[in-house]
Amino acid sequence: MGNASSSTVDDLQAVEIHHWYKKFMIECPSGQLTLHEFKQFFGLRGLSEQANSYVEQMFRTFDMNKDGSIDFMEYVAALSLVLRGKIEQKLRWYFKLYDVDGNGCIERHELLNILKAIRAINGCDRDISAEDFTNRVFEKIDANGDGELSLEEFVEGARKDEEFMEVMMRSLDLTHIMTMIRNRRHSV
Ligand SMILES: [Ca+2]
Ligand SMILES: [Ca+2]
Ligand SMILES: [Ca+2]
Repeated sequence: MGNASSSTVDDLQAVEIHHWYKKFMIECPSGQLTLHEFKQFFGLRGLSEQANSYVEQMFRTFDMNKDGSIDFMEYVAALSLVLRGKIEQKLRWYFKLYDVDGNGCIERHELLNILKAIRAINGCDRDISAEDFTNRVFEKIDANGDGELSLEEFVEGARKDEEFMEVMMRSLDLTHIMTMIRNRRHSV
C-alpha cells in the first residue's frame, strides 16, 4: 500500500481484475464472449471491411483454445499480456496477430492490411501512407530479403526500430478500454 501514485496499467492489481471480471460478466453473462459480443464489448461497430477482419483476427488471437469464444481466463491472459507483458512476449503476441494465415511468417500484404485496419480504427496522424510504411518496414527488418518476416526478423527488427514498435504498441492500445471500465466503475 501507500504507493498509489505508481498504480498505472503496468501493475495490474487484483482489484483491477475484479472490475474486469464484473465488466465481463455484465456484458457477457454466459461467461463466453462470442465474436459478435467481442465487437460490442470493445465498442466496435460500423467498421470498414478491413478493420473488421483485423478485429476478427484479434478475436482469434485472444481465443487461445480455439473453441470460437473467449472465456474469462483468456480475456485476462490477453489483457495482462498486452498491459504488462515483457517486450519479448508482446512481440510474439503481435507476430501471431499479424500472421493472419498462420503460416509462420508475416507477408507484405498481411502487414499492409493490418496497418490499414489500425488506421481505420485508431485514426492516423502520419503523413506516410500505409503502403510506404510497409515498404519501409520490410526494407529495415526483412534481414534476408525474402519478402517475408520470420518471427526472428520481426522480434529483432521491432527491437531496433522504434517507429515500427510504436505503431505496433498502438495497434493493441487498450487505453480507451481501461478508461471505459474506470468510468463505468465510477458511475455505478
Ligand atoms: Ca476460447
Ligand atoms: Ca502469414
Ligand atoms: Ca525474411
